Amino acid sequence: MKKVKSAVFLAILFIFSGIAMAGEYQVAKKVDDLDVAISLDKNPPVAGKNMMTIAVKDNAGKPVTDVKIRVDYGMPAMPGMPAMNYKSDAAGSGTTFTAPIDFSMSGAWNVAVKILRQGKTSTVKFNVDAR
Ligand SMILES: [Cu+2]
Repeated sequence: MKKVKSAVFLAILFIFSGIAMAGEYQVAKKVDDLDVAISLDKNPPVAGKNMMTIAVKDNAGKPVTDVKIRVDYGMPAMPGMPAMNYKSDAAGSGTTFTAPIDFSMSGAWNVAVKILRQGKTSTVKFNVDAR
């Protein structure tokens, strides 16, 4: 009886960890006076097309909508490959912005989400390992 119970428990554990892995790749950061939530639709992010979604809130949790967002992403030079740098302007208005991100190869990418608001730029930086 104990063996059956632990087998069921393990099966449930596998199901839940599978769901967790299939979720979005998420980054949440505070920068200046903004709360920025970023997600990529692929987890892990992949070489090729990924869709980034960006939401910006103020300290009070209120959506900040008067922003322009640009995503810079790149990979430093490596043996046999010059440095690569790309830009993607986020589309949308209101509470959610989306930007297509095309990682041209697998490996470590530097990502900078630049949020322009009232003449000031706030930048969220993070790294992504594209598979
Ligand atoms: Cu490379």
